[in-house]
Amino acid sequence: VQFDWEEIPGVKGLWVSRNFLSPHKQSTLFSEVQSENWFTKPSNNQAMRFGDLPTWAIQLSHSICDSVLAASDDDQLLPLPLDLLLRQPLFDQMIVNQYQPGEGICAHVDLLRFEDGIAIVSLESSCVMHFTSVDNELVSVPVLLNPGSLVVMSGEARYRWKHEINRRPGFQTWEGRELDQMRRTSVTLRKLC
Ligand code: AKG
Repeated sequence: VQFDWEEIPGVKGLWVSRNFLSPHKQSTLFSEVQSENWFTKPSNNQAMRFGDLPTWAIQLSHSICDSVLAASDDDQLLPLPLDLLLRQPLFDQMIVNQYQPGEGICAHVDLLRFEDGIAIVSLESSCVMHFTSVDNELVSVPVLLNPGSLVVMSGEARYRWKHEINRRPGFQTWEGRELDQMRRTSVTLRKLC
């Protein structure tokens, strides 16, 4: 598989691979998430795991590692510094969010208890994630997260930019059109310091 990586202009260290998971792999991952039975009712919207991750999440980590390494075949533009890729394990903390239409997450920088190099895989509905500079709140960069996409935040993108998903009416606009919102599931992988 050829993984396409794009560094988001203006946000150094923010990378997106839009074809990270094929439709088939998206449905497999989604079934694996659902089979954990974390989201048995719509009011349950977040699950966290520390330490040993489920087998499917370890496999997902390996796929992330492979897709980042594949970027080094083409050029020297790597979504993660190579030394981060060598850490063991690559990730030991996971959050799975399942958002109903209209639900999102407030602007934040991830806690410093997590190392650099954070990965987010999106499933189901597309959404727009806004990145706002910590140094200049007027600078906001929208990024489309399609189902099957992988986002990697490192360096400035991880420490100097807040990220936010505002799914209230009017905020989920892409190329002049309001996105059709459905439920959205995301898997965020991080490494504790
Ligand atoms: C978090 O849980 O801290 C996130 O930023 C999740 C982002 C997402 O759902 O895509």
